[in-house]
Amino acid sequence: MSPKVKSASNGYCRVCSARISSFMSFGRMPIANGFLRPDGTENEYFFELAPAFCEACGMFQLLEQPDPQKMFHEQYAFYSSTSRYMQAHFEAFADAAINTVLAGRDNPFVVELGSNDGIMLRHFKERGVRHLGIEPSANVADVARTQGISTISAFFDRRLANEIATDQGSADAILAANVMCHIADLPGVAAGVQRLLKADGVFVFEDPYLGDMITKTSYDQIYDEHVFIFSATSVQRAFARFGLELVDVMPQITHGGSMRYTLAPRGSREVSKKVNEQLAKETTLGLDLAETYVQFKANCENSRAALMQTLERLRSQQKRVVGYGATSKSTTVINYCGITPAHLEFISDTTPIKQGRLSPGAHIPVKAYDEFTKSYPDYALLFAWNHAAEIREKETGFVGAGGRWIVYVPEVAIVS
Ligand code: JHZ
Ligand code: ZN
Repeated sequence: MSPKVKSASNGYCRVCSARISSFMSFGRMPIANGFLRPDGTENEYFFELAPAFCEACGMFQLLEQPDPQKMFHEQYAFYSSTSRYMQAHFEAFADAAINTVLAGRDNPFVVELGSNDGIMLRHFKERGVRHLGIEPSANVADVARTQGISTISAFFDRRLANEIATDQGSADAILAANVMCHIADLPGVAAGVQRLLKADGVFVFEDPYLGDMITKTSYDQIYDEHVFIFSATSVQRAFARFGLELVDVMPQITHGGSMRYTLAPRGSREVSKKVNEQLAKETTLGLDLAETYVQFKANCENSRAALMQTLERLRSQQKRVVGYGATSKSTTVINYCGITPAHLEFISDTTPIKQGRLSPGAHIPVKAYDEFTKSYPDYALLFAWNHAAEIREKETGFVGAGGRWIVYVPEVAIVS
């Protein structure tokens, strides 16, 4: 990403330059992964988290995004490999690429944008496939490098694409998972992909899906890093001007509902009929209509009211309530709803870098997982709801001890 790109859209669509305005505001928000040292709460950075929908090109986006260097750096708090299910997911993603697009190719080359701790690239490395990860957050990139996964710490743009193509050749496949939606300069990245990809190569990426977010009111997908929430419609249009055609779509259950998009140089591959089917579904869902987002705003407000009513009631009953998973998503929920340390004793998280820190904005202590198991609370607010299957499988002890989950997607409820 070019550091020259303005973090604010200045009221123009980041993709097609049409005029846009926000349909709601979540208020002043901190950096979602900006966990603080207890003695470092002064000068916390805040920005206005306000989404907009571009009626001209269908792109759902943030009006303002903090500078990339404020979010992705040598203290980045999210390590992809913290979930066992996600490890299996990325092994399958790698297998699918190896068995389809790379099959039969001579010495293929795979590039992953935003490769984090190497959760996916390690499978290419293990099979001896030539690969390169591009990961601006140096601490997570170091984890990958120590496992022998070739990784450079940089923001991807056309200049870097050109350098890679010159030094290592063009890519047979460019992959990205939960990365494309983070990059404000989407045109810059698309131009880079166009430069780096072979004429018969594919660009495959997946991100949280707008359709799921709207139908489940999972507004917590909206935070600083997610400058876009994509749909098949917006992806098809955004990449078309860079000669990249949407040739396939594949829904994923990860991160509460995602979509995997396959793009290829125009005319180089057959377009799956699933593309048109998905576009039609999006029209039926009303994803192209401004009124859908007016309704979404009302749904967010209702969700907030119901969650706070539940938390206030439990507080008045002096129940012990903790958060489960100090997710990026929780930063939006906590600060938008007004959850404080009076509602949540602490948030349990297995990531060492988050432990002993305070949550962004509301400053709720984040503690090691042992603190949760040592003395189970009465209720756990499931911030990592996208990992519910994995977590509920392992937390039978908590439920057996009478513990209850508070969930808020798709609706606020108490479940066991
Ligand atoms: P999780 C991140 O979002 C950030 P987050 C990023 N912007 C993005 O797009 C997605 O990932 C891909 C902990 N945990 O995966 C680990 C437990 O404590 O929902 C993590 O801190 N116990 C790149 O942060 C957090 O919860 C467990 O059993 O919303 C989960 O974060 C498990 C499974 C996780 O992503
Ligand atoms: Zn637009």
